[in-house]
Amino acid sequence: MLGATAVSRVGAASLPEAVIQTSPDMQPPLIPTTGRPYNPVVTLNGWTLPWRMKNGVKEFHLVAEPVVREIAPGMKVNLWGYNGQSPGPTIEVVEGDRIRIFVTNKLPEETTVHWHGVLLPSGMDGVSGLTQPAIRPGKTFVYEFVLQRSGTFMYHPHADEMTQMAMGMMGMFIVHPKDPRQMKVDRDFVFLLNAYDVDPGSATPKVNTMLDFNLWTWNSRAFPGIDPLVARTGDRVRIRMGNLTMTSHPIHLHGPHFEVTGTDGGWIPKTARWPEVTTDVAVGRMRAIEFDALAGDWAFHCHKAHHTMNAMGHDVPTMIGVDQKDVADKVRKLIPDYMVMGERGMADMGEMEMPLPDNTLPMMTGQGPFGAIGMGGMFSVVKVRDDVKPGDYKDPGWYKHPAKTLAYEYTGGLPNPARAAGPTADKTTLIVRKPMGGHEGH
Ligand SMILES: [Cu+2]
Repeated sequence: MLGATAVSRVGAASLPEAVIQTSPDMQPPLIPTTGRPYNPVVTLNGWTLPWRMKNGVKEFHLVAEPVVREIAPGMKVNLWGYNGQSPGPTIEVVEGDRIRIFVTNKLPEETTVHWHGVLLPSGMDGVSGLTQPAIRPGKTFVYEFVLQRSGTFMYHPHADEMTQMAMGMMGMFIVHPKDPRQMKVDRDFVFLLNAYDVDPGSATPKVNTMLDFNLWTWNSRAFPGIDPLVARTGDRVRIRMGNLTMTSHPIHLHGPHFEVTGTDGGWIPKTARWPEVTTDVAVGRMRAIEFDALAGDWAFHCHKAHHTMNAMGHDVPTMIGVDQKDVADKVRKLIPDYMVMGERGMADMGEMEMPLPDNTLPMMTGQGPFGAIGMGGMFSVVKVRDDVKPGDYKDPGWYKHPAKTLAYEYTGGLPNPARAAGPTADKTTLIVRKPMGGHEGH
């Protein structure tokens, strides 16, 4: 006990370098050159925090600070984060490692870091007031513990959480198995589900929003700013996700079936897994999924349709089937640029060249090989090709479909379908059938 304390004090005598990264591009996996060997993850639009070894202890330096994050080309937002970015860098460690994390607070208010899901002594849990005094602006605290169980975890503040998470303070914390052959995959992706409420034309999130966020992001990026997940045909692929938004996200993968292999508490035994195409990642949870990659461009997205949209108002009436021509002609006499919206659905929004306020993303955006993709927000593409080299994560462009494997247009005759006889409604008559026999028995 005495020995461990002495080591801590020596370690705290000098700070490890605080590495800063400001590019929103995916950085290559950080291959460990010191400490135990492991198979590194890649962070979508992110990076892994380097460390130094000091007397057998892995030392990291996190700096909590205001940052500017590009959400997608055309929109930058003022956030709070760590080491130049929101989310903060991924921290990768190995079961059995003793780690020491220095946290310097360069925010205008106090903070702490909670290591979400990590088994550790209560006093290292980072809850302001409960397990430690808050870290005042300008101060540095040290967290030190030994990793006991491998899995997918997160970190975030436990001081003024509502503000600090609404501003983007969070990161992923990966504990690799001690034996690098355990749970080994060919590609291991990781990202956070997060959300912001940024009024069109502004650049700082509204921190009091409870549920009605308008920017649904992965690692503080919205499609088409989210990296594709690139793999080689037949690769075993893992995707790890953590949810620090205020709602759940049913994450859906097209193409191959996957299994959920990791939860908040570590790995699921093989015999307890089942095939899925969608897994709901609830608030405060982590999930790891695994699949064998099949060639193609596979959409990968949250299945709450509003979460694959960017900035939009939700107080808009449904206009499908409403003929707005007369009223539009009248309004145009007063407002020459007035546009009719939503009469045939909202897909036109994907192609509409509508002037937007500065620093605002279009509601649906992104061009595919066949036209507008019609999604923004929590959407990316799993791109699997036969000729991707190990360690290559570069976007390979769009998939070239083999002959006879692509949907095509039918150009023959189109006779009217025979319809069964029954009541019909025209534009002016609403037929209402009232229930018979009253409500006895209810
Ligand atoms: Cu969602």
